[in-house]
Amino acid sequence: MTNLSSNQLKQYEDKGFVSPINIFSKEKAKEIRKEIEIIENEIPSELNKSGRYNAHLISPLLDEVTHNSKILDKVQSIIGENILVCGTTLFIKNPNEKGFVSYHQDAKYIGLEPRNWVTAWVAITDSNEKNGCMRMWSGSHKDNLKDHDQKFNEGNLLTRGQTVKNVPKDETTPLILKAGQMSLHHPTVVHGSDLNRSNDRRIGFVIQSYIGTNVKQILGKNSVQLARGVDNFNFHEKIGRPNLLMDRNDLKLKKKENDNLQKIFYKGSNKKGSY
Ligand SMILES: O=C(O)CCC(=O)C(=O)O
Repeated sequence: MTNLSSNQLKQYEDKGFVSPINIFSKEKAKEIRKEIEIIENEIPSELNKSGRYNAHLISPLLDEVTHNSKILDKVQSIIGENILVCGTTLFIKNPNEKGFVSYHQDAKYIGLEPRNWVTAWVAITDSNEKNGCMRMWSGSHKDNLKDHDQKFNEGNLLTRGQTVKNVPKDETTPLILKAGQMSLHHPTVVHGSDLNRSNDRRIGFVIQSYIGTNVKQILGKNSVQLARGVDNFNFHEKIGRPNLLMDRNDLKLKKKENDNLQKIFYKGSNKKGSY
């Protein structure tokens, strides 16, 4: 087992993230990109908008990443040995599109309590300042949850445009990753990302999130997969893993899960435009 080192754990505790961590080769990353692009070519709308959630349910290679033992070893250092996968998101920014992610805290809208969970951002392509890598407001995870406005700006990849005000953007840390590396981030660290100004796609596959078996979904229903250990709590329905690419039943399951997720994301939205 290769846990996080004590330095890496200290970085996570002090800053709210740890990065970069090597997971797989750039050749493997290329294979995964190819599988994502096969799905996009075969069913053009499948990974768009709300379809970008839970692609690991229809892609054996993304499933393999989600259950990768190197990733799970690191995650175990943070949330303990009993680990569930409660969802994944593909954050794809194409060149010449206006995609960005407003600064937000995941714990504000994701409904997972207690906060014994962590998010893994896995680089399928290189991710850097030119193509709009994630940026972290270091140490912001130590404060309470902040007010978020809902800004439905064109290009915002977040469903409700959740936005924290007064983020010191010049002081944020860019998480520069090579394809095959990952970062881990805390539920309350403020983070976001800018436009892709390169000539190629920026693809991040995000396990959002790995949760301890003691974590409940307080805004709705999440199905989960057992990734490691035992689940003595049984708070969530368990779902299977794909054997084939784009299997018909798996496509249906993904749609059902994503419909439930939309309900979670829109719950808690109030009329004042902040939540
Ligand atoms: O991929 C991005 O730019 C942002 C991803 C994000 O917000 C997250 O993983 O929580």
